[in-house]
Formats: sequence, structure tokens, C-alpha cells
Amino acid sequence: MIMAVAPVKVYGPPLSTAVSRVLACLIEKDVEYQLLPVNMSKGEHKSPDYLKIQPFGQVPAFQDESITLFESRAICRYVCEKHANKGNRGLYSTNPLVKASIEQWLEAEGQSYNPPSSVLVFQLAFAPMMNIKQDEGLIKQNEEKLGKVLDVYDKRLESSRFLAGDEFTLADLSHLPNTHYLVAVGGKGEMFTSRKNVGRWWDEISNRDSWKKVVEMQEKR
Ligand SMILES: N[C@@H](CCC(=O)N[C@@H](CS)C(=O)NCC(=O)O)C(=O)O
Repeated sequence: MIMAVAPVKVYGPPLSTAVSRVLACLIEKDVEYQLLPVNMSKGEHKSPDYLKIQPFGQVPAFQDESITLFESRAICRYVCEKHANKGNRGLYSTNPLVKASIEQWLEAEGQSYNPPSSVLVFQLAFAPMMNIKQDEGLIKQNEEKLGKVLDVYDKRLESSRFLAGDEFTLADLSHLPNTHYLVAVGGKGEMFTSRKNVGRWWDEISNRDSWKKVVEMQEKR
């Protein structure tokens, strides 16, 4: 008898960068999911019930069978490990050497790329939507920081098609959410296109079907 597998649950709006990272991963891995709304403008992410699954009161939260998880990058790693043989198998290799390179660039995203880029995403894309005054000093400071990170990426991408090697991996995917807002909403496309290899890389990763589907979901809301 074939048992029906319940889809995994993702809590949060696709407009959130962290939620969209998980969605892109699930689509790449061809894993069935159910998206559950969390109305952040009504503070649902701080409600006692929600805090039981995401104790920091942030999105996304994730459920699969008896496990609940938070932290988008940890969720993506879990999805890739559990479904190693499903969908895009190269997304997160099982070969330790290849995996080490993916992990290295995933860490670079979380530790070096995300801090300045997430400040810029908030200042340039979300603050105007929320009628919050932009902080020009913070924008300038973080643009400089991100520029330095992108110089390192440009050098790496001179000799490598993708960050971790010849294949698109979770390391590249993890950069999609913040970069999308900077390019498509924040008017910072030039930071990427002015760096030849970064521009070529961005063009390639942002045109993946999985990411285009996520952007469509964002535009519907
Ligand atoms: N490191 C976390 C970050 C999650 C996060 O910052 N989520 C934002 C939306 S993108 C959020 O819930 N913000 C509301 C809040 O912090 O109160 C992850 O990757 O899952």
C-alpha cells in the first residue's frame, strides 16, 4: 500500500526574504509544500500559538511530520538532506569536498553578504512601503560594506561559474531573496551589473524557473 505523504508546512508570507529562500529550495527539490499565511501586520508572528513553533517570533516556521524548525538556511539544509535523491540533486551535494565548498559559501552569505544586504533591503524596499523614513547614513555605510563583499564574489566568479563550483547550489540560492529586492525594488542593479562576473552570475541564477515562481508568488500578494 502506498501511503500518501503529507506536504510540509511553511508559515509566513512569500514577500519575506527568509520565507522565499525556503520556497525556492522546496521548488528546486520538487518537494510538495503547503504555505500557511501569517499576518505580520496584525502581529500574528508574535502570538502565543505561533511562538510555540518559532520562539523568536519571526517567519518562516516549518513543519514536517513531527519536526518543527526555524531559521531559513537550516530549513533548506534539512530539506536537501532529507530529499537528497529528489529534484535538483546537486543543490546540496553528499560528497564531503563539494559540500564543504557549498557550506563555505552558504556561511559567506549568512555572515558577510546578509548583514549589509538585509539592512539595504529594509531601507530601500520595505521602509518606503511602510512609510518609514530612510536612513541615508545607514544606506551609504552598508552599500560600501556590500561593495567590498561583491568585489570578493567577483574575483571568485571569474574562475567559477557558480559560487561553490560548476553547479548551481544552495549557496547561490541563498543569495536570491536579498539580491532580488536590491535589484528589482531598491534600484541597486548597478552594484551587480558593474561587476562583470557578479552580473553574469546574477543573470543566470535569477532566471531559474524556481526563483521565477517565487517572484510570481510575491507579486500576487
Ligand atoms: N535568520 C532568520 C531571519 C528571519 C527573519 O528575520 N524574518 C523576518 C522576515 S524576513 C521577520 O520575521 N521579521 C519580523 C520580526 O523580526 O519581528 C531566518 O533566516 O529564518
